[in-house]
Amino acid sequence: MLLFKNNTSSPFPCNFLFGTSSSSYQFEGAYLSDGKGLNNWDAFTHKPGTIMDGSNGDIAVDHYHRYQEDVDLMQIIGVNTYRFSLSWARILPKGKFGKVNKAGIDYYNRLIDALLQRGIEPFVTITHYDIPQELEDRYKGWLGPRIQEDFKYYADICFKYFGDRVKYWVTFNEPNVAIIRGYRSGLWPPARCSGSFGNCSHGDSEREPFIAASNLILSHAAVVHLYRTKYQKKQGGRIGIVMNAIWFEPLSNSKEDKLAAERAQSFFMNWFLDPITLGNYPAEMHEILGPDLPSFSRNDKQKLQRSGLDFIGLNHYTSYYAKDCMLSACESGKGSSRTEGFALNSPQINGFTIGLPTALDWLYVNPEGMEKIVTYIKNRYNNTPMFITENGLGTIEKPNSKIEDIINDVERVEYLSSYLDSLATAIMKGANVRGYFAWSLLDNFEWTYGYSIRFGLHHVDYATLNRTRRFSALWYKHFIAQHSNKPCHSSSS
Ligand code: GBH
Repeated sequence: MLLFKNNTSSPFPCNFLFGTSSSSYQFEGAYLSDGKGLNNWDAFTHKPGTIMDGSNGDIAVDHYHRYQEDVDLMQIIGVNTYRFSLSWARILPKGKFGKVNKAGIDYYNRLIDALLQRGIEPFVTITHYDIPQELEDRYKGWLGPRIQEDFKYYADICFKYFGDRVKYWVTFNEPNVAIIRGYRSGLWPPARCSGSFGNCSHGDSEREPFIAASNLILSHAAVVHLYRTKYQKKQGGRIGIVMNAIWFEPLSNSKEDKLAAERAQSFFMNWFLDPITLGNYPAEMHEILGPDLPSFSRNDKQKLQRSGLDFIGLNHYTSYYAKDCMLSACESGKGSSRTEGFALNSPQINGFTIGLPTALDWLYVNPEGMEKIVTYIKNRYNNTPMFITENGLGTIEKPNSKIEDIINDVERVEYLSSYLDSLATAIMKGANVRGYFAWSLLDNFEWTYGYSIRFGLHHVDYATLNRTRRFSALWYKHFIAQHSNKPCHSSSS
């Protein structure tokens, strides 16, 4: 915490957004309250064996009822923005097949107004993994082209009701992760997979991820176009997408491993960002997948290029090594197959480890990855404005922990401060980053891990739902106070 001692020269530009992030399914609870419909995550978590601790988001942290208290906690930290997502099934319980749920609209209006009253900018994700179950049942969700129309209908309602006050819109949170987990490994809804990827057989891991992704990419483009033509002039907001962004570090200096790291990125993140910004999938994907990669019609390409995006959101937590599996044979593992670009990627390969291990098997601490991923995106996408829309550390609470141990999260403070330090370096070298969001304000429902993994700046006692401030919340408060005082119209830089 001795970082940036000299606070007169904070590297963060004026109007920089400092916030925390959340999502509807992980925070709200109230899964049947006031007319909400069931979504894919409600259906999935209610099936036995899907979530490690057998839990679900029925109650979660009850943000639906406690949002005022939570907004107070934000105000104490001093954030100037809050990223949250809208529950599609709370607004449209049956998608386009049913009516708008007025109580859902009212809830988000109350939340948005509570934020604005305290000077906190709402940063809104339209879809953070959860879609009405009705759409799964009717036409298999993202596998059906019809979802493009449904998503556009839903987004139109969001812009219409909330766009007078919401100036930052995100179409999707981490579509790369949602598609990989839902249609390749089958670990998340709709839990489809086949072959060596998981233990289900009712999907097609070789083809379905690419079909679902194409429908999602076209849905994004349709909604950006809608916003640009019908709302942006009047409402004056900006619209983008959020990707899960892993930094892939070549395992060796060989040309093969460097190309493998590039392919790993193309098959993970550029898979979505290239078509959205440039109108086409990365060349490596075309070469390797051939006809299994759905092609965009000329009309689609035009739509993609004309829509684009105003900013790229990155959820960055970790880095992996990448090793070539195209020219030299590889042990099997994530990335080693054709549909993943023959680029084995993992925090540990051949005894080399990318950083400090944590309670999560997928999260290793490698702060330099922040500067590297931001710089990579800057160079590939023409320095489009970026936001770090998530960054944080998950921990496990030992049974019978004392309150001192629960709140004294030194590990999390070290993680956050080292990643922010690395982000500052990228900014000083010219990256156009406009904001940073810590994941998360509170402990919450961590998907497959249930409540066993905690990411909060505040602890949640799941017996009482009481929130308790951790050391990291206090640290973040001081950090923000030190770095957000730069006036915008001074000519000195
Ligand atoms: C984010 O990604 C989510 O947006 C958020 O909801 C969540 O709570 C937060 O991070 C903390 O986990 O095996 O190819 O999928 C969560 C999902 C799971 C993304 C592990 C990266 C590893 C790469 N993460 N995943 S892959």
